[in-house]
Amino acid sequence: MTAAGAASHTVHYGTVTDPVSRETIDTVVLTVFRNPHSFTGEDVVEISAHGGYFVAQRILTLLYANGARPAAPGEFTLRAFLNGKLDLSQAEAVADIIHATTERSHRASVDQLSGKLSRAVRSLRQEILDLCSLLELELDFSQEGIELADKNTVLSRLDTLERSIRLLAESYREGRIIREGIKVALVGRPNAGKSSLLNALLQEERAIVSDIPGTTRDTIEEKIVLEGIEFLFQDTAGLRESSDSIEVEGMRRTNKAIAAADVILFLLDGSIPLSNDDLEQYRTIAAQYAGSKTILWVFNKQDVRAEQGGMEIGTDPLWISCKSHAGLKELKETLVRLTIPGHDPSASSVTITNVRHRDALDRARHSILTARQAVAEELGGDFVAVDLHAAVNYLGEIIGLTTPDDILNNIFSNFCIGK
Ligand SMILES: Nc1nc2c(ncn2[C@@H]2O[C@H](COP(=O)(O)OP(=O)(O)OP(=O)(O)O)[C@@H](O)[C@H]2O)c(=O)[nH]1
Ligand SMILES: [Mg+2]
Repeated sequence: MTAAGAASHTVHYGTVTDPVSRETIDTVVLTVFRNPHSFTGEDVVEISAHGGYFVAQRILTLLYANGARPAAPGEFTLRAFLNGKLDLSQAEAVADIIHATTERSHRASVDQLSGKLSRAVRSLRQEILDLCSLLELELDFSQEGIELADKNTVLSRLDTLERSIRLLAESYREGRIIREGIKVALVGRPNAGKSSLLNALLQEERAIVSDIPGTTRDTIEEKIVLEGIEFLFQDTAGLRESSDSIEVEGMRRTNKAIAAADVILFLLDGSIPLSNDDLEQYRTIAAQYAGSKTILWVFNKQDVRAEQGGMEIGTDPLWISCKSHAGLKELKETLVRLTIPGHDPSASSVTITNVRHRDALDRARHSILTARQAVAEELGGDFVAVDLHAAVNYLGEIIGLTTPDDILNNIFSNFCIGK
């Protein structure tokens, strides 16, 4: 069959036939897109076969024999980018949509694909360019002593720009959570019930639970989604003195999980009075991470609760029971309250989820600050212009106007094949 000469957006039914043996390989449907009205902006024909590995391979082999070649990872999106159908941040959003695992990460990538971030970046870029033109115009007239831009006005425009760029860069703190989720390390002494808590949260018997202290040797990671955000719970080996080499390795992994976590859920066995060891462990972790991570202190085994008098545990600790599931709802609510960004995800503000964008914004912001200093010190318009042009270029990297080739290649090579 042939679709040569077919109009754009038309669908054609036919058969794929081996030209040598004249054997029918499959009945298929061809969809024709004419440039520029396709995803890549080029002429595109899509072949829909019945599926199955064998048939697809036969059709592909035939196409390769006739001059086609398989697409490289991300090649379709790269072509769409090169042909101006998408800018770079939108192209990156295509990969994010495919990898989205929660409602919020999906929404953030759809927003980015729709050009929400691009528009914000373009408008910041334009404001800097406008300021540049003004300063450059002034340079031209400087001999004649004409002042077009009053120093304070320029400073205040730079301050506004700096603030907008900073706010956008800061949204990454939230964006990273949306994209990557929140890592929660379940930590505590052997037998506290860490594995039981993982199982209770998952509602399945994922980790081995036993009354033998030191049951968990390796870290186990499982996800649950709360309020549209992924929480990655890591069950770890209980912390204690041990001479067993496997257990020691397990504890090394526990410490690694603690270092990588956003939240340390310190679980205590509430069926026995809190020991000095528990306090010691808690203090060690708190001393190291109190500023950088959320630390939650939770008592387990409420069903067989022992009196916990005379200890320094600060605010009301949470009590749960992995056996009766008491307190689990409150525990989840606490996790959500402490970690999920408060603001309404449907709000119109832009959230960046990509570390590359955050870095470019940081660089742009520093250039604006340097420019501001040059203005404040009256160093002269050309100094200011250099920094402002640098800021324009850094912002351009986000949308692909000034992105170095190696970075472009890296972005697209991380795409899936066929996208
Ligand atoms: N009564 C009661 N027993 C519990 C509760 N949670 C856990 N247990 C018991 O406590 C024991 C230890 O539980 P695990 O979940 O294996 O404890 P762990 O903290 O993972 O221990 P390690 O892997 O050895 O570090 C098991 O016998 C559980 O059945 C609870 O809420 N109530
Ligand atoms: Mg365990």
